[in-house]
Amino acid sequence: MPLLRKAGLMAIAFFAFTFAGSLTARADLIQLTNVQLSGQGIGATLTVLTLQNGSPTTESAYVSYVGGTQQTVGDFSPPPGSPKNQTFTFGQLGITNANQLALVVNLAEANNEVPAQVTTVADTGLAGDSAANYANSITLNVFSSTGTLLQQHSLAVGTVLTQDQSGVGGSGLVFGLTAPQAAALQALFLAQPNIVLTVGASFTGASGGNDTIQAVRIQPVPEPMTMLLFGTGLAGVAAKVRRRRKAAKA
Ligand SMILES: [Ca+2]
Ligand SMILES: [Ca+2]
Repeated sequence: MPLLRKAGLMAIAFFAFTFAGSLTARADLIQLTNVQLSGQGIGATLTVLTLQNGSPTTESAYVSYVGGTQQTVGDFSPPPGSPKNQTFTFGQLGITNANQLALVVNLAEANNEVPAQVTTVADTGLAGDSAANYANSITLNVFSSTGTLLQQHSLAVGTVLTQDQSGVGGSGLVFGLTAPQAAALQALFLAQPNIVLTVGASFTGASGGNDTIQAVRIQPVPEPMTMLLFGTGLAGVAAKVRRRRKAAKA
């Protein structure tokens, strides 16, 4: 292989890797687009947060398990418990690995806003969470059984959420953990099987009806990083095959 070409391929591989790395590093929660929510792709579901817009178009709320007591803070739609705002466990969802956990967001906006849309914002400084920001963008909060915060996994602030009625069975936007974050949560789960999870979220551009977030069990899906590396690998193999064919002809 000519040195220049080799250097070019290496540069492409480097940039592909770096770009993918920066994408996954940007947030712990990422949107999954290849999940089929209808049929067998999805298991148990629990509504874990129900937001209602506050003043005037921002809504921000979280479910707390600080000190081992469940409560809901902020712009939530009552009641502060099942079935609208609640803590949850892997056991309730039938989850045995953190890579099976996903959050499904469903937006309801006024005057038939089509498509319904909000933008995630930083935690608005809700009571009781000044140190932890339980409601940053969309945040998965992981507590010990006695109510000590152990982990947080968040979607990037500034993410525009556009309800996609046709994309995933008409059932909302699906978010899962990146592979490293799922591994971190799984390690914690294995060490402490009684962890309790909660969700907080802060949206702007919100109006109308309640916006809900459900915790669900899904089949784990390959994340973009894996797919990109897989694709890069395939391209490399194809190039090698072409070169061999060329060499055979000559
Ligand atoms: Ca709404
Ligand atoms: Ca809106």
